[in-house]
Amino acid sequence: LRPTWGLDSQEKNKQILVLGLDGAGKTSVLHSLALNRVQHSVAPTQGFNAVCINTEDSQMEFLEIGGSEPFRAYWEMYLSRGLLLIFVVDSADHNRLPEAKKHLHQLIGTNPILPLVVFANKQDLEAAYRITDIHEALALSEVGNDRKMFLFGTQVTENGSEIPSVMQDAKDLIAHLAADMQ
Ligand code: G3D
Ligand code: MG
Repeated sequence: LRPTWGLDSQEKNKQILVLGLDGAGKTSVLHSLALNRVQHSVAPTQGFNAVCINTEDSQMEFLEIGGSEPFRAYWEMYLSRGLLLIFVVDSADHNRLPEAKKHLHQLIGTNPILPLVVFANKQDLEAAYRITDIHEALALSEVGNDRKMFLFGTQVTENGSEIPSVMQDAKDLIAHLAADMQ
């Protein structure tokens, strides 16, 4: 289970961590941000998924860590050295929002200044909570006054189509936050 390559690359570059419960859409969001095209994930992530995204003036290294139980032990280890945290939730999975909230607060509790970007994903689904409800369900008002926190409603729908402008905005913001933190 020891992800040695992950540790090696981390010593050189600080990573943007992409976390959240399994099935939230982490891989789909990450691949769509990388391609600027909607790209559904084809299979659940086994362990780790590293993605490099080049923008006009920077290179960003993202690391998704599988959300299933055995991998959650790694979350905190990587968190102490992360650049920023992207937390993805399935906005329509009402039953698991309390679990997502619990993990999010555990994660950010270990690092009081790590900027947080929350993706309230699957906004295309009829049952999806809108961002005000997600804000409430994840108790985002409690994430701390010293922390930068942003919340985006996202969706990864039609494969191959252009990413929604909100995802482009999120990508630009992430690039700025990452540059500020380096
Ligand atoms: P994960 O990396 O967080 O585990 P994935 O999540 O990216 O693997 O996505 C899990 C499932 O949710 C995938 O479906 C994926 O296509 C779907 N999904 C991701 N984002 C969205 C979204 O915004 N809207 C909808 N409707 N579905 C989404 P499968 O069928 O492969 O399990
Ligand atoms: Mg995944």
